[in-house]
Amino acid sequence: MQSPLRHGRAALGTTIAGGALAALSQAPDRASRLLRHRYPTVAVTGMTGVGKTRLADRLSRRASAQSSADGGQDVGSAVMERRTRRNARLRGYRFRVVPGENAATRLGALDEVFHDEPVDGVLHVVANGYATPRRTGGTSGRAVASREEQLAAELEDWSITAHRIASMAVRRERPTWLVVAVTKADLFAHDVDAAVHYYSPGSGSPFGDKLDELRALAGGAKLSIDVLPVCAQGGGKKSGMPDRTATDLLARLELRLAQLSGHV
Ligand SMILES: Nc1nc2c(ncn2[C@@H]2O[C@H](COP(=O)(O)OP(=O)(O)OP(=O)(O)O)[C@@H](O)[C@H]2O)c(=O)[nH]1
Ligand SMILES: [Mg+2]
Repeated sequence: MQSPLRHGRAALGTTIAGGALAALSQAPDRASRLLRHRYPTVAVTGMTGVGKTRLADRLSRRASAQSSADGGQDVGSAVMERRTRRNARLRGYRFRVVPGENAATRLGALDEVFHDEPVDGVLHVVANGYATPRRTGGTSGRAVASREEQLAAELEDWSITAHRIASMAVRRERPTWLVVAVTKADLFAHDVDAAVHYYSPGSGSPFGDKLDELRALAGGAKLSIDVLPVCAQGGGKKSGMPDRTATDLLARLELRLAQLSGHV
């Protein structure tokens, strides 16, 4: 009766080896869970020229390389930008800024943040029709677009992103959060409430309708939606928004991100 014993030992050996391997392969998993907990990933999305790079730079306390005063040099981002925000308590965010539609790498970046390495939350940036018009690759000269055209382009861009968010949200157990950041508030300082209303669920606006659709697709409990005005640049004497107001708006957005990430 040798063979059953040998068979048994072999089986035991396999089990132990299997267990050790499983433990080994779980270790990086645990590390990545801890990292995700302390440094959740955040996709920063939105059409070209709305101010994603500028806002991500502000949120990660990074000095912006670009200046609006450099006239004509203001071209969009060509690749996905990665920014990390750290605070003193070893918590923060890993921002993934998806370039706008004028970048050839956009589709790959969308795949990465919504499919390959799905993010914990989404910061979708809109600018109430004040996106900086940008030339399509290969052409020169200043691009022009009316506010209505920019709002329509923004809506089209949002449809694409919303579908990506919905399919990511339904694929997983834990809830996903979405913050719609209505930026460049300094350019419509007296109309901020109306702009926030336009971008809110249940408002009956074209954008609001799309948000309602997204919530229905993803399931209400699986997706939280906030709409917050912000100003990533401006202030100063010429600006329609006092420095203090701009700082307050940014602080409110930061507080909400911290709450959604369980940092506070
Ligand atoms: N007035 C004002 N201008 C802003 C604000 N935020 C960004 N801008 C300007 O808007 C323009 C576009 O900002 P970016 O951050 O480069 O836009 P983006 O969304 O990263 O664009 P892509 O990289 O092409 O996708 C720049 O000229 C910024 O200086 C803001 O809060 N107020
Ligand atoms: Mg950019």
